[in-house]
Amino acid sequence: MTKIPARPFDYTLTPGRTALVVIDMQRDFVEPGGFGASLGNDVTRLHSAIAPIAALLAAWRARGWPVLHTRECHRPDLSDCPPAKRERGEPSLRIGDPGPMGRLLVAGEPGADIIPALAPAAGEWVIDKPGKGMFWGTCLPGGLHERLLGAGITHLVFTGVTTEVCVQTSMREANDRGYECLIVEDATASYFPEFKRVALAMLVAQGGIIGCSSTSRELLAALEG
Ligand code: TIU
Repeated sequence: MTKIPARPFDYTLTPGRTALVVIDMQRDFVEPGGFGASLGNDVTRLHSAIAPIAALLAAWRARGWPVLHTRECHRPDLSDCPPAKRERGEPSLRIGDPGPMGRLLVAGEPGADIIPALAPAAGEWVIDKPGKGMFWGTCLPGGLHERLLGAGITHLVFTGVTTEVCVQTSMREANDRGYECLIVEDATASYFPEFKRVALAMLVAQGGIIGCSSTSRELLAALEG
């Protein structure tokens, strides 16, 4: 067991039982011309998370620990995309519309791919999800929770984008299922810096109501120490 300096209390990382979770580091959110940009967002705001996630991936891979990537995307026929999600607002392009990286947020299109800098390695889990949270509607045989339990995973370390949307939703879902959750502050990002700050504060308030938070520097130093 390794103690990671964290807020509001240190996190006890259990080797082999702790999965690194990388939420939605897809071209559709991080690159121009994708879903994130279609909503009017400045995608460069997410780039600060890439190097910290790469460093965490390297640490997990060097130790042979489990890694789980998620992708927010829909079936090509959009049967898993509720009209309430597709039709709301006035985006420049809607989910399923053709864009410069293929059809927006559709599985198998270039935009739905994870960015090359963080590409999954052989054997890592890649979970396609139609919603914000990683436990809902993933159509995994048996379900993600059951697969994690089966693999003996009790601890989840969260990274990815965006902090207050898919990362926060997934961490809340995980907390309700009994996982010990840590979010890595510099390995997550938002289009809205203020929302990132407040989301992190909400997650760790009230004595760690959803989990705790640390930085990649603190986490990697503790692993190497
Ligand atoms: N728009 C936004 O901030 N996020 C999403 O729609 N999905 C994720 O957070 N991945």
